Amino acid sequence: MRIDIISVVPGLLEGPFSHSILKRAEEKGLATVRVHNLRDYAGGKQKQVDDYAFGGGAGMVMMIEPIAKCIEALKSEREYDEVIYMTPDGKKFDQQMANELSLKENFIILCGHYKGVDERVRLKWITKEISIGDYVLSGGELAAAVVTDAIIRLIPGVLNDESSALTDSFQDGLLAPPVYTRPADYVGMKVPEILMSGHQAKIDTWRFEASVRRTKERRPDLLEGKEI
Ligand code: 6GU
Repeated sequence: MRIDIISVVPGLLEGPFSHSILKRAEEKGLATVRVHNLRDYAGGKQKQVDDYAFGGGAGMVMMIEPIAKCIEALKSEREYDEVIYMTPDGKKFDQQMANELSLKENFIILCGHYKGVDERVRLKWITKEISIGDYVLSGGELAAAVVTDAIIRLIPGVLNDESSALTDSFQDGLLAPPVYTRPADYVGMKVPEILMSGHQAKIDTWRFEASVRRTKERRPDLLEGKEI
């Protein structure tokens, strides 16, 4: 998988991809993330990437030309499955979307800034618009990092214990059950006996029931219209 991220603040994306799981995915050749500075595609001495909105009002708009140059340069190098625009008015990101995107080969992620991009960018190139939730961030970069992390960890071979992504919260529509490790007794706080019984079928049942209980308590919305 290859992900090309277009940003006016590329520095914001330097950290997340050079650590832990994402770094390992790069090293294993399973995922490549490249961050492109939109300003490198801007014309003139000013390297201008934004301008005043037609019709007036507060806030700047990202110009179409630098984005056009950047996207077309990328597209001349390879085929892309999706050109994603990160924006608070996009479709809300969830595990199902992460699962779907993890099956794609290449995509571009354009990070919105200021008042957003010229509408014609959306009409001409964007195939998917994603928001990570109902709150406003200063730019799409942190949201792009969230989406990229959620996708890359699903690529087979990225996680050491492959089955662990399958038992994540949300992967089966339920929250994950509580987990414990040593010591079995911490100042009188005991680990549930069943987990140390070695009886795998009983443990699986306990975990499933704990998942359902936790989901009912914390996220009843996830169970709506579901038979359990
Ligand atoms: Cl994708 N961008 C911005 N700027 N704010 C957001 C967001 C995206 N998703 C939630 N809030």
